[in-house]
Amino acid sequence: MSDIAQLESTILQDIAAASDEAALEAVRVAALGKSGSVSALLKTLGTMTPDERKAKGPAINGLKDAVNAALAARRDALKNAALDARLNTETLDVTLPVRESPAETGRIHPISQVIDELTAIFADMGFAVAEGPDIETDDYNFTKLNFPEGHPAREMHDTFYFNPKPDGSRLLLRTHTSPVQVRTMLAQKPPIRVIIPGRTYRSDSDQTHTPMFHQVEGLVIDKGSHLGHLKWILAEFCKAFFEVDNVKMRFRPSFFPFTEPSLEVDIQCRRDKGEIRFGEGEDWLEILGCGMVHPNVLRNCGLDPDEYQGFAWGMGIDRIAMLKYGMPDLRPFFEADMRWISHYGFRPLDFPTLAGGLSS
Ligand code: 2NL
Repeated sequence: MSDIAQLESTILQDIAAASDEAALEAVRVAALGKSGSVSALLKTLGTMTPDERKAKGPAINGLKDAVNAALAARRDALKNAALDARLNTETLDVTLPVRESPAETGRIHPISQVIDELTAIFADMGFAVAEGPDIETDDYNFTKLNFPEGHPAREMHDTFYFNPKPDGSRLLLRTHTSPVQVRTMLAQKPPIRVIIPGRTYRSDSDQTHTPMFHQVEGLVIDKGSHLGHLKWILAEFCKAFFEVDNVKMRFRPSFFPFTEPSLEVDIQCRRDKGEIRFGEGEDWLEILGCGMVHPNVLRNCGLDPDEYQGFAWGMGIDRIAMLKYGMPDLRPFFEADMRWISHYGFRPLDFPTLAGGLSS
């Protein structure tokens, strides 16, 4: 075999053996680089006589072309192999469900959802939202609200008390959100229109009672506020909240220490195989208590009952959430079970609005 044929065979073997593009580039430099073996042969052409060049030129140029062609072919082969390897490792299963964006994976608890719904409905009627502490004084939770010392309601509520302070007074976990109304009346002048959603506590625990639960109360104080206004507000609320065009309501006389007169409110419903539908049927369901604010409460909160009057109502948020969304048991509300919250929870970006729909 001639020297040229020998060199070609060696280079082509090296090209075939190059296992990646870096190794192939090293073979190219060794052959066709500045001081490569093929370049050295090409340089000898310049020093040859015309006859020598005629005799050896085609073989040397043929070597260069053969090496270039083999390099190009090997480069393509390596590129294809690298792509095949990537395609084999980076597999994509197009049958998998689309993953939710991080902003969509959380769920809004039904209590938070219902508080957002209530807030949207009452904000539309001009109500502000007021908040206050969960730990209250006996004075704000009972005394100012016309529950005198020793009043049976103080025991009836089964209050969680803290240990007495040196002066004998005891802090407690509020048993209703009413102390926030007291704080509102003491802090701002009428007209007052507020709702107070929040946590409340009573020592009570069974299928339908948890020691911590949620209430929303409403308070309106002005010079001429009367039960007619209250009935309209409650009817508007019930229609908007239960998302029905009409709902019959029934007002029954009742008793609360902080209102006089006091009423309990039932709404029309139909019970159908364990399901409840509102705004139709012949059945009644109690949903809230209300009344005209007792003159003693107004006085205790710095308002003159001869100048101002108002009404208030209170209802259980947990209960109306269960009714609206068909949840049979209260206890899982507060057990932080991911399966329950994924089933009953609400999508975070579907914020309830009156225009956009409360729960759709
Ligand atoms: C119920 C009944 C009610 C109120 C709450 C209230 C607050 C003040 C003055 C007068 Cl500061 N009243 N709140 C009035 C009537 C009923 O709640 O059954 N709640 C679950």
